[in-house]
Amino acid sequence: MTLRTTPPLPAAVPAPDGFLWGAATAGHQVEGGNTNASNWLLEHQPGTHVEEVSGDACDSYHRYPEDIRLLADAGLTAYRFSLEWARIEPARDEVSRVQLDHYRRMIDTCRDRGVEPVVTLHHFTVPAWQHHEGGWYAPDVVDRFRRYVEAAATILDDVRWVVTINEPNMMVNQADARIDTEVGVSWPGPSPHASRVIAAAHHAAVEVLRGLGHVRSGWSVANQDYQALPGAEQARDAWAYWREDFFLEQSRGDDFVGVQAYLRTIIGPDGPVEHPADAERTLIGWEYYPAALGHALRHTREVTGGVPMLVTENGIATADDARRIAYTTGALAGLAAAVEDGCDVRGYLHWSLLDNYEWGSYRPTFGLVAVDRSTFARTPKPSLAWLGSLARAGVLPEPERVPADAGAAVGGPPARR
Ligand code: GCO
Repeated sequence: MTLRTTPPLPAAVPAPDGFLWGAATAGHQVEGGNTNASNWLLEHQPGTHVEEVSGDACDSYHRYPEDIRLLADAGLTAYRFSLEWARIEPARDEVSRVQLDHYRRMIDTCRDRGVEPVVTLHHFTVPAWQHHEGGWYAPDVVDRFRRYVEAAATILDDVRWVVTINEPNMMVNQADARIDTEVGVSWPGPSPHASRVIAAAHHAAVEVLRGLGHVRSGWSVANQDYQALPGAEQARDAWAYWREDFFLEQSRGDDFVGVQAYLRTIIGPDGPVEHPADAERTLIGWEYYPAALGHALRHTREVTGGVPMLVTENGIATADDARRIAYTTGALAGLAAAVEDGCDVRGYLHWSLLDNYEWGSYRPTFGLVAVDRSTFARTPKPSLAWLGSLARAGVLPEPERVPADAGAAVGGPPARR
């Protein structure tokens, strides 16, 4: 009897030359013991809304060699991970050589395994001291961030892909949410002020990285695939501007833009509308909607004017790995169609390599690899070998074009996008 461990490949077309195939993680979500970071403070503050603390996370701070080996052995060629500012600059103006060396060893481990490191400099957390000074509202935060990037740049000499800031558009909501907790009002809309500050920090980081000569730099934007109900196109565009498009516009002069798409958001005349009650939901409550990736790539190309794109995140929180493969097949089929229609897509980094800390809970499992919460033992899921086999074969699923059709989703006529 033959045991088939890897699900079969879908009907396929060649991937673009040099296409990066990988998976992503973020420091606070996998390292463990990130005690000097803002999110650690938020997890431990009295009355916190956080369901469970990050604690030891996946202990990737120590187990990264195993993580990178698993990824490489499966056939993947790129690993996106993030540096923790809180470790590199534990106190204002104090740079830790030891922590820089730690991250340098991660880069070296990638290289030893033939894996392209994609390094994120900022993934949601700031050091505790910066948090106390106001986080992204501190008057000198752009300068502080630039100095941190200068310190990080000392270990990036041979790194080719650097994401300066992850999902600045989500972080603006987070930054406001912090103030929200302080003043006790409900979740506010995005803040143009904080958005401009974060954009300035990004541009400062790009300037530092340009000085290195060989680094391609960009930031990664959370794409929401905003779809308008018929007649709500203007409302959709107004809703999307400070939540997404402003951030894509900032990428216009960059080497690439990171596209992070999971779902769609349907907008009516008064803002987001509920998905139909019978829509399939993932473990995080999002609608199962693989076509979001192809739509996000097309929208990003339109707003940036054709800046090269790297899919820095896409994936699904599910306990059913067959569903993960189905979702990823659909997402990659949308990517393949976007490429066929002229989108310049340089790679696909799945979120996530590991089942990890989803900013408050370990319940939503996004990983290609399961992690035992008490032993930290890693168990690759079939989806890891499956994605690796696409990478080895250098193929994408057959292109599929799914029109952005908000009307049908909520029982009305199709909407134009
Ligand atoms: C984000 C982050 C990731 C998440 C992922 C799933 O989008 O919040 O970049 O850290 O874990 O997107 O929610």
